[in-house]
Amino acid sequence: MLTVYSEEHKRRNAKTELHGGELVASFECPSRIDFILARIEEVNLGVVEAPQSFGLDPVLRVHQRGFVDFLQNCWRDWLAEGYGGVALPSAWPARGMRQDRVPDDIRGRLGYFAFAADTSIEEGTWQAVRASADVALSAQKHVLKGARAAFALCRPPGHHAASDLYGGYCFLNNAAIAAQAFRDEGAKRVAVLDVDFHHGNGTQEIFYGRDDVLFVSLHGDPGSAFPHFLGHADETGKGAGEGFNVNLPLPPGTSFDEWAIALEEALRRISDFSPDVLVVSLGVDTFKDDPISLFRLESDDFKTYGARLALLGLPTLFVMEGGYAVEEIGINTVNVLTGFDNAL
Ligand code: Q9C
Ligand code: ZN
Repeated sequence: MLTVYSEEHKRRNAKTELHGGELVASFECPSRIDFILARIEEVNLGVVEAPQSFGLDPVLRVHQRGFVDFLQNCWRDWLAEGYGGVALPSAWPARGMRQDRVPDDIRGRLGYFAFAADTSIEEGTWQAVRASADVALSAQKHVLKGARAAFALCRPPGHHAASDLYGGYCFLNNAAIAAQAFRDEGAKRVAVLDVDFHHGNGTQEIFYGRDDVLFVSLHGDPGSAFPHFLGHADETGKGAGEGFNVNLPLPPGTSFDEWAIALEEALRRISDFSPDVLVVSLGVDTFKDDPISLFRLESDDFKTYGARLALLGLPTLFVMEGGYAVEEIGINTVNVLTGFDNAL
């Protein structure tokens, strides 16, 4: 399987993250990618190539212009205030407050466009974010042109980013951008399967009113897991999108046996939809030793479900999302991909 990867990801090196009431080293760190690339080479997964540049047009198909402008200019605007630290939100347009005015003040804009306080914006963040979307689009082109599968080694991740919201380490929704590109380039129906531990609230929001993109997610129940405010089973889509959003929340401590039962339900829903192409939001934070997640998958389980995904028989784009057990992230991620390849 071919991998697309950009060195630009290194420009995203968050100094800190608010976690458990402390500012700690960010879990979403550059070395995650080093371990994945090393494992790709170790098992000879296939060619690794740099992305092409697609500009912002495909990004603006799923994200609002004002939001993209904010991301692009945020660090400059923050520096202009003379602050020493990283750009973080600290006030939000919460219940009863105005959401119809986007503030000019950068502190107001941060709160307006962020849904969580875990994700800093710093020097280089935008450059890495833009490259990550190009990685997804470049891999998408390979599948569009007939490859059975391709791997977009995206960083930063994307599935928490909504049309005009960032957070959960995500800024632009790489999987959604790629799914929309498939639609714009001829696919009639696209399925997105999100296997990251966390609910893909951004992807859900982007496609919630649509019947041409099916979103199916297995994740930690929002009653006990980030993003806390979306991802329940009764979120099934709205309007034309009714029935085209499938959430399969699972409790803390879920083992592979239980997870695999939910996966069968997810795959049934995808098969019934008969999509032209599958986008997999591939987070491996379902691993038992993940430092911020609550499931119990073992490294071999990733190979097992990778092989199962291949049996859908669909052209498949894998898009990297989460995974924070850094030492094992290469083995777990590449196990999915080799499991898939070996089943063909
Ligand atoms: N410091 C992905 O897996 N963190 N994002 C909550 C803890 C949110 C995870 C606060 C975790 C987001 C792509
Ligand atoms: Zn995650």
